[in-house]
Amino acid sequence: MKIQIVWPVIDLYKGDNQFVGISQISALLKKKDFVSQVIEADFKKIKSRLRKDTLTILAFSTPTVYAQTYLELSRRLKREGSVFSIFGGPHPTYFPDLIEAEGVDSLCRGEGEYPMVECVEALRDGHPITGIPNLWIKEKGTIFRNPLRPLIEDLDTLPLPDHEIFRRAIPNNVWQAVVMTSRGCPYQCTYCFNHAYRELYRGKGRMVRRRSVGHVIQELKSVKAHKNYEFVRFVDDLFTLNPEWVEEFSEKYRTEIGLPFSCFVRANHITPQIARQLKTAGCWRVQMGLEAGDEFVRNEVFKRNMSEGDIVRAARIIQGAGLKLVTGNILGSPGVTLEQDLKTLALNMKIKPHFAGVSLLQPYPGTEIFNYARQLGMLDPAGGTLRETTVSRTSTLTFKNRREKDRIENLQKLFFLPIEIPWSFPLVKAMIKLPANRFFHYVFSRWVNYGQYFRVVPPRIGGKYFWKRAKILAGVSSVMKRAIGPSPKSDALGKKAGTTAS
Ligand code: B12
Ligand code: SF4
Repeated sequence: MKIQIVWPVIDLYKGDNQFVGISQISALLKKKDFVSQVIEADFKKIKSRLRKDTLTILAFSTPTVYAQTYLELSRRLKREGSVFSIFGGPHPTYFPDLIEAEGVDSLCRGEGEYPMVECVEALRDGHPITGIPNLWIKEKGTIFRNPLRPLIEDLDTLPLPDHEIFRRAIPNNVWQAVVMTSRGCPYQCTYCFNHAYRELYRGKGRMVRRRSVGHVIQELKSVKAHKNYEFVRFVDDLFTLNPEWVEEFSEKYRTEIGLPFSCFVRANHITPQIARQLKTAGCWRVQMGLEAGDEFVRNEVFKRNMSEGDIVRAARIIQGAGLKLVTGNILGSPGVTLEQDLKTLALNMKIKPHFAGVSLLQPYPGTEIFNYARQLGMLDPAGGTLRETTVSRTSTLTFKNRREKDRIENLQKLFFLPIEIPWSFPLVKAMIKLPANRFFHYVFSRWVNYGQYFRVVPPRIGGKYFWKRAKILAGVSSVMKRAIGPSPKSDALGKKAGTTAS
């Protein structure tokens, strides 16, 4: 059978939505002579690609926030022609009941490289697909729930990720290469997928795995050969987990690659030596989870397992080495008071990061904090907990009353102000008592935009791309509105949200 594989991606033109999962699977598909393409998640655009004599495989890489949009897109496209849908990524991994939803033919739990290739080969050859490990398949009303295969032990055995798939899709906007050198993290933070992943894969191999420095440098050389790339974004959960690896990498990266880069670090892993090595290698910014200023919230609610002293010390070392520090912060978590969230702001004011990222907690199925929110009765029974793009705007949790919710949401919007202008702290404390409003949201989104272009990338790159990307983004927002359609209410995503997490 003739087949074509397409990967619909929301906000493709933003340029930072280059998913390693897609480029990694695409590389293996290519090795088996299957060419796949990334395409904007737009009904009309994809519909125009459907062919009568060809089976179109819609491959969705699905974080929870996009699940509803992708479901809708799949349903509509399946009515238009010969389409087979496969959902992979975090959402189907932890919420496999998604298989019951209309529009889902199959889903992949966990690592997707080999399951995807086996599935595509079987579809092409007309062989059964119902027994492929990691896949759940819906065929003629019956659901086949296959077990997981072991984790990929040696990541160097995978082909180098296919960056070309994004270069072809967005040729004018690929300025940063998104690269992953490891998989897994040994920590247990309650809002993060890692503890759920460990549970899922128990007895199926080593969780934390890292590519060799040589393998990573080989990938980066192929990236650097294309003039478009001016920055490398390492998206490993914990880039600095292994000091020997960092030492070897830093030396080779400095001499053989040299592009400015960013990575994620954890406060308790930062030493002056590691910070120096990163800086010498060309690191421009590090992103570090601060998450909560209150000791109880940080270590009991989030299980971060770190003290305020660890955070302050790491911040001083990072800034002392001349690296830009970006903090990650979470507000509005279940059982957390406004006073506790204010301590998060106070700690940021103390360490003065270059930029403070701040989200409202959105609990995802499978995580400990999802269960905690359910216990406290804070999950929206209509399924709004999982709705889209809310992390930057409104909380998906239900609070005691509107006033409490408004204050938390306002605090997120004005969070940046006292970090930039410390004397505004009392003013901000007063302003958050106002009803949540569009003006605060506007100010916040301008600030995040400014940060994105001028604070979290070197100014030269930000300035060069600012207008171009702003124009592209303005165009994308209308496309997104069309693709998204009505907000989710009650279907396989919504109704079951409260019953799936273990
Ligand atoms: C990098 C990253 C981002 C980047 C994404 C773009 C980019 N440049 O890659 C940015 C910063 C933009 C981002 C944003 C967000 N992210 Co993020 N992100 C990550 C991170 C750290 C790495 C992703 C990655 O590359 N993984 C490596 C690849 C190899 O793994 P993978 O993507 O899971 O893919 C494998 C399998 O899942 C599967 N697979 C994936 N897709 C498909 C598709 C098919 C068809 C098949 C068969 C298989 C398959 O096969 C792949 C190879 O084995 C992960 C954590 C993690 N370690 O995975 C969080 C993570 C994915 N993000 C998360 C979240 C919550 C978000 C945001 C909602 C945050 C926010 N506050 O806005 C947004 C969502 C918007 C979006 N675009 O996804 C959550 C998702 C949880 C959930 N249930 O959805 C994660 C898991 C972290 C966490 N908190 O637990 N993110
Ligand atoms: S340290 Fe980061 S990646 Fe690791 S479990 Fe915690 S939040 Fe997740």
